[in-house]
Amino acid sequence: MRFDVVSIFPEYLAPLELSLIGKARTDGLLELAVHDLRSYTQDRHRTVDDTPYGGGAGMVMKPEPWAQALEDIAAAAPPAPDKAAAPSPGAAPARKKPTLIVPSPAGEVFTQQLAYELAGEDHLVFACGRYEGIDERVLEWAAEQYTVRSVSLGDYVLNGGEVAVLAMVEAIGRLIPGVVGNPESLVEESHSDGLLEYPVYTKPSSWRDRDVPEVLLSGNHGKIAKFRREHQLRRTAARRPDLLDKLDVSNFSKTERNVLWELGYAVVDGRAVRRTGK
Ligand code: 6GU
Repeated sequence: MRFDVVSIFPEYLAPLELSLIGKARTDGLLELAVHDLRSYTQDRHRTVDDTPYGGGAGMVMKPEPWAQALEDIAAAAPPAPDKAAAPSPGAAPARKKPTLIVPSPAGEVFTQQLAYELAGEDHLVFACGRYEGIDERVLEWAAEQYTVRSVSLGDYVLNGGEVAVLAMVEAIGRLIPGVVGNPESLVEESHSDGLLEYPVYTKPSSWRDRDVPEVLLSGNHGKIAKFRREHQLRRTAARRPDLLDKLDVSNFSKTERNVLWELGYAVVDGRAVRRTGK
């Protein structure tokens, strides 16, 4: 898998040389290049922004350097064959477009589901905007060479796309086979099954008058699994009821349904619905 990141602050992406993602790069599991947008400018001042048409505060990123950068990056990476498209016999194999991700608080929300989807791509290009954003025509024009997606981390505003790219590359990169040493860690983490992760404990079993829940010391794997499941549900109901509302609970066991009931939910048509008065 290949990642390209374009930014006017390439140094901002330096942490991608560290830890799991850095190791995956040196191990050849993923390729990642950071490009300075200013190196695609033509003028002496290396200008990347200008005032907005229609007036208003701030500056807008000019289209020309972005077009040059996105063109060069698409040309440099040989497009991967599209496994989904079946070319007619004798025809050149169909080519899959790389995906262009434009971090923006006005984008679709980045979720674990989207991370999984993007981890299945061969080539992701991230365009980090600063100021008030990138001239809208760039995103329209880029759609010829790229599948373009505006993506937001959540409902708050950052100064630019760089921090969002750090988060997205980490979330996507760790899903590439081999990047996370023990693939089991990906199975029981928060959001992998639409619920939050259960609480975890380590030694010592008693610390400052606080004991690790007895069941975790019992060695009874059935009871431990039940305890963890119950706490996943409790935690999700308390902290993220919006996740419970979206969950398909049609395959929930009697025990799981009982926990939901205790938490104030009934199961109706495969959904957890809040009981009135609770
Ligand atoms: Cl992806 N970009 C910016 N600039 N602000 C954000 C964001 C992204 N996600 C949340 N806030």
